[in-house]
Amino acid sequence: MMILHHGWRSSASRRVRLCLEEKNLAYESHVVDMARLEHHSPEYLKINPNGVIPTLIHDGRPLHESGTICEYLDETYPDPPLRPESPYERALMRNWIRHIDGLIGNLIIFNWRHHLAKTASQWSDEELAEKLKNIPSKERQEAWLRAARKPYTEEERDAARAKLVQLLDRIEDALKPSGWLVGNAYSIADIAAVPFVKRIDEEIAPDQVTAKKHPRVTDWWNNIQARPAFTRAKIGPFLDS
Ligand SMILES: N[C@@H](CCC(=O)N[C@@H](CS)C(=O)NCC(=O)O)C(=O)O
Repeated sequence: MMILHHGWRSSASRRVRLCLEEKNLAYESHVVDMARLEHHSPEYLKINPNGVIPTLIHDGRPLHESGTICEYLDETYPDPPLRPESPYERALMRNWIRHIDGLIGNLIIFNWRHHLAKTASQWSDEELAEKLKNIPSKERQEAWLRAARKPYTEEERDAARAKLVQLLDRIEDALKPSGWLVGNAYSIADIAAVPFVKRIDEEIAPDQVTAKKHPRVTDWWNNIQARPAFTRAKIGPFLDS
């Protein structure tokens, strides 16, 4: 039995759900309430030392890092395959995951503002200091501090948006040969990009996911949204309507 500790709107969790659904794997869903900082609790830190979601528990053993989890699932349940055959293309796939992971800070700028800043801004200085103490990484401590006290500026959001549009440019170029990021088929590289493109298309720079600006990305995105696994993975809107 598999248990997935995740969040419906979390990009990294979405990757793992996409992978599980492509493979038709059943799992028990444990939603982590980030507004209540459940992911920084001592119990959760035992299964994910980075204090982030998702975490997959398989046969009683925890695994963190969404890209690693997707590769693990593909190795454990190879059918249908979500990795290219050749070692070179697998290496390219991992580089995509790494590159996209490196852009997460640009999504966070939009996440905190919309999602958790309201809660965080109500904490007293003492409460805030207490909460920051439980966060394992400096980078995430800073993100929570920003959410609570120093909202991101227009300039910072513009810079983050520009970085995410550069990601679309890079994807556009990579899609030229086959319509997929690596090799000839949908793979974990595409899955890694999906939650980012979802956010860009929905709210961050919707004018960029268009036939005029990024035609190959737009086709790729339409093809992915038409996959039954995409619907089952429940990649819904990030923002409250
Ligand atoms: N590289 C990690 C990133 C995980 C991550 O940043 N998760 C976010 C949600 S998408 C999170 O837990 N944020 C909570 C926080 O930073 O406090 C992965 O891919 O699993």
